[in-house]
Amino acid sequence: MVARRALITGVTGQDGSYLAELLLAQGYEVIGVVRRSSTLNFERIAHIQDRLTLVPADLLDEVSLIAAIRDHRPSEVYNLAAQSFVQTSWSQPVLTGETTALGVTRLLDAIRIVDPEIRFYQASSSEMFGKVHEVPQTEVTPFYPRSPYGVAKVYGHWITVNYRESYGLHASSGMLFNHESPRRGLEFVTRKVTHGVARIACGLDDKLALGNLDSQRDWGYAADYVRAMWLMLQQDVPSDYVVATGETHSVRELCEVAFGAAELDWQQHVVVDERFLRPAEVDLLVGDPTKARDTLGWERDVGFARLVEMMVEADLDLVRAQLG
Ligand code: NAP
Ligand code: G4F
Repeated sequence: MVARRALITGVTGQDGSYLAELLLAQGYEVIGVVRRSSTLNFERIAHIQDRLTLVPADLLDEVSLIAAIRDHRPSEVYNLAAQSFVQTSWSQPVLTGETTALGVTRLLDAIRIVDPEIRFYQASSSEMFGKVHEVPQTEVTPFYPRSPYGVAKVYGHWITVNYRESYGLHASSGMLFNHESPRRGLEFVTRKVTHGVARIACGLDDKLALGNLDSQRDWGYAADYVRAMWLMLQQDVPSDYVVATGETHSVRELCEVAFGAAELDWQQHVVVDERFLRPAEVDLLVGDPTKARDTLGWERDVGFARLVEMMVEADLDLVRAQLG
């Protein structure tokens, strides 16, 4: 049988690494787009690097995207690349818009020009719901983004819908709620907390400075969520889906569970630092994954407490290994 071929932008990121693993396990040939940098950052894909074809391209450069698709002719393209850190989107709003919004158009145009039969996945976000109009959020909840990142994702979402309707592309958008793992970037709150717990447990730090402890998120496990991405592209008809656990927890609860996993009392270590507060906050996110369950047959395996414990365990191993 001829191997199916998929191209992933953002393959060096958290989700890209899990999706690449999943597709390799299904027998796909996987093309990973990597952007040029002065040092290699292949940590998350080092264990599978020899099984991937890595190609240089950038969401800021349409010609490079056309070349990647023309040279490798994938049947599925997953657009996971983005400036994905919400806080940075206030200090770099134009870069965020160029990458996270217009980058989607560049990639869709590259597909339209080279081969409109290619199936396309767009990494949309629950940040689009922002100041939420209803609880829980579904595929028809109106958008009210609260950051330049959220605004850029709304653009990326609608341009995906528009290319589907204008050109008949098999383009789907996954409105994914927060998903985490031991591979999460250190600046996101879950990993910041679990890595902070590990450093405190090992005696390297005593305090962990955080921002808004009241905000609530619907946190799931990244390896579960990439399965939903793949399932979307296996459907006969493209569509948009909320992918979430249906449960929400505050940053304060996250601290309780994470410090508790290392037998520490979070109240003795967590301090609030105004530098981590945001100009506009998304107070509460909780998604309704009914459509993903009923149409895709998707369900999550890992719940909140297990996810946080898994991340604490991984960070304890990491910090202890670094200490030697
Ligand atoms: P991540 O770890 O921050 O990875 C982002 C990826 O994008 C990295 O591989 C990065 O490359 C790449 N990238 C950034 N700018 C680029 C450019 N100009 N050209 C090409 N590649 C570029 O993000 P993630 O958590 O895996 O998330 C994957 C996608 O899902 C993102 O679009 C994110 O916005 C979206 N999303 C994430 C969540 C979540 O909770 N994780 C929820 C909803 C939606 P470098 O390694 O070179 O920096
Ligand atoms: O972990 P966060 O930075 O994730 P955020 O802003 O929800 O965005 C993530 O999820 C989105 C999906 O909803 C993705 F689209 C996006 O790419 C990214 O992956 O912050 C979560 C919450 C916020 O309310 C933030 O204000 O935690 C609060 N928080 C409190 N203290 C903090 C901190 N966040 C960070 N990063 N650092 C803190 O010290």
